[in-house]
Amino acid sequence: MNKTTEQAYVIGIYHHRKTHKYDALESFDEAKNLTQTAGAVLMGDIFVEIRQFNTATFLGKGKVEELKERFAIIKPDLIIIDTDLTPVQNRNLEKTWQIRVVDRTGLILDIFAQRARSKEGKLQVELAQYQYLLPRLIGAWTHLKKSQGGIGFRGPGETQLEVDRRRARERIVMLKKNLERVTRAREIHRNKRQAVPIPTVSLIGYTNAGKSTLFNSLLKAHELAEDKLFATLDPKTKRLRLPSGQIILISDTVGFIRNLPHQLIESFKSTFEEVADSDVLVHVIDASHPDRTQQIQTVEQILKELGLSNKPIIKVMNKIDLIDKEQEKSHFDESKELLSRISSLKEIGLDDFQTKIETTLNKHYYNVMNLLIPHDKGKILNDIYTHGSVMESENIEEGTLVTVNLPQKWKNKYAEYSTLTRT
Ligand SMILES: Nc1nc2c(ncn2[C@@H]2O[C@H](COP(=O)(O)OP(=O)(O)OP(=O)(O)O)[C@@H](O)[C@H]2O)c(=O)[nH]1
Ligand SMILES: [Mg+2]
Repeated sequence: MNKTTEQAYVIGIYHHRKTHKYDALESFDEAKNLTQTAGAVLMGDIFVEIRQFNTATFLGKGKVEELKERFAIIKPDLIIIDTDLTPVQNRNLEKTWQIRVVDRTGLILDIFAQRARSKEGKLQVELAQYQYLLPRLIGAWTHLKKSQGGIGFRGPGETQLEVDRRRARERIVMLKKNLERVTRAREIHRNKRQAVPIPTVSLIGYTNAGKSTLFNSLLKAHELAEDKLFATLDPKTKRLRLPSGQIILISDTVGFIRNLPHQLIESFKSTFEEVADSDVLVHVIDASHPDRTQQIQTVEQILKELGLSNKPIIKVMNKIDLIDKEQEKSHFDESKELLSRISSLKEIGLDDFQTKIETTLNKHYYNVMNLLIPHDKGKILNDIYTHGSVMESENIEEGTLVTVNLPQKWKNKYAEYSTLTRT
């Protein structure tokens, strides 16, 4: 860790042909939040309207000069710019201003690097950081005075002054290999889990929406819940008994954010695969956030990119303790879908929400089957009783007739015993 807190200056970007001003301002606000989450102090900020891109410096010449004068006076330790820069632009800005410049991806990667806890999470973040750094290693930072630590320099960044491109590439290869090994171990684990058909439910949503708090309240576990962006990086899966007695597996996952760096999507693939394997997704929404509509869209967009938008999704409005009845009502009118309203913190509406999980599972996960199990297949009958819910059974000459609610995934497994009509 660096000893003194870094003083950051944040530049918001608005390009009228690319975004709405409102979105740009929201993103700017978020960048300031992210800067603080990364551990820096906000010493100043500016919202810049771009008319024409300058390929060399992103910002126009006049703006670069104007800011140079300002920075010379207020002397920030680093500049955060709320856009993605090309490596060349990044370097040119640093050269002119003689200050470290971190773009949006660099900033998010830094936060991820600080937050990763599990072995897999750490590998995933390091891989993403190296992939981000590699094209930026040309000319290797000689244009900046050597500075220690701080945003963009944590994780592999700390050694990047010494690392050349070749070594970075070698490291990437090695990280990928290690990650593959960890991922395989996880897969084995997952396969084992799937052999026993317990439905899995993943809590997903925008960062800071309250996923971990909900997870905690449901489990009364001691999960990390912090008012910081990206408090959770590693997915956590636990068993949960719903009020009806049904057991499910529930996972807490990493938060989504607009413009999630593609390097992260790439290296967090196995985490997202875990989500992809879930039977039901719970989209946790911060009902009190002024920007919730945009956040919902971002989450839905990412789900689409991950090919997950066909999954059964339960939307929950969280933090309803922070909004008044009028607002609550208008949120509901806004969204035509059926939503659960909850407060994870105050534990309001959780029973109702869990019932919604059950209803959704009954609709999408289970499947009523009529089976005839021959008398000599006692083990199969036993499995069916263990993993399904048997609604009716009757012994006849050929075997046992059962009407059972079974996980859909098991439909094929028992297809040969299926009878369409009961006699
Ligand atoms: N008032 C109120 N605050 C809540 C509620 N749920 C969560 N919070 C607060 O919101 C903040 C974020 O909660 P987390 O549970 O860490 O959010 P998360 O979605 O897991 O965030 P990431 O893991 O960073 O993506 C914490 O300060 C929580 O105490 C709620 O129902 N009401
Ligand atoms: Mg969390």
